[in-house]
Amino acid sequence: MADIVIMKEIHGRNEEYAESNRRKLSEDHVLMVNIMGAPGAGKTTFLKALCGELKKRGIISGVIEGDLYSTIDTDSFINEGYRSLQINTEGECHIDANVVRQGYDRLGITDGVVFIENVGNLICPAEFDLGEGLRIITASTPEGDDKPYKYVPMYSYVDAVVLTKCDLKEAVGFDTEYFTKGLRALNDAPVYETYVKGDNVSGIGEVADLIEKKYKEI
Ligand SMILES: Nc1nc2c(ncn2[C@@H]2O[C@H](COP(=O)(O)OP(=O)(O)O)[C@@H](O)[C@H]2O)c(=O)[nH]1
Ligand SMILES: [Mg+2]
Repeated sequence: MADIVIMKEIHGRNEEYAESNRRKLSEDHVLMVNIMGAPGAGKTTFLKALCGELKKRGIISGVIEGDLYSTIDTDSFINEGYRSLQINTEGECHIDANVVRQGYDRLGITDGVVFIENVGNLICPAEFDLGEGLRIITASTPEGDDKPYKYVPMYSYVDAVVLTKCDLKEAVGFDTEYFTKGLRALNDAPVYETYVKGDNVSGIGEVADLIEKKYKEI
């Protein structure tokens, strides 16, 4: 059964908790990766493929899931043999550094990568430093190619952009050049084009290269 932490927000002290998380992650030799994106962007699907690729490379990973309610995503990671823990915000649109620390301490991973699947939202998560070492947004092609122009704080905040559902690019008329132009006005973050359709997977190895590189640097 999934372990659940219920978030009780402590206002105004997020930066202190984020700093404390950074120290703890460094001591534990853990790379924490904050995965953000809209509901249904493909965060869980992408993360499963990525954790599978990291496992093949001998890198241990675990997942902290942030959702308003339910343990659906956590259960699906546990069923695949990963360490995973649920944070339920019971209505809040983001998770904060304090609750991430509670989840992290209970997850019990050292010498590895801990992914945070943040609450599906393109606004609030960009306001809460979690103490993470890498910030990724998953942007799915069906959401449209104009999102960097509209969600400026989020697209300014991230270190890398994972374009998901690229198998649907043509069907939905996604213009990568237009998307990238909007992103470049804010940020020089690399863009990874990916899709996951059952066993047919593309672009995940390149994202795993980035994670592996960052992990080796800590
Ligand atoms: N065609 C296609 N569908 C995808 C892809 N990745 C995810 N999906 C589908 O998109 C839906 C939402 O995916 P999910 O991973 O749950 O998104 P999350 O809410 O961001 O975690 C599911 O029906 C997935 O099967 C992809 O690369 N291509
Ligand atoms: Mg999900």
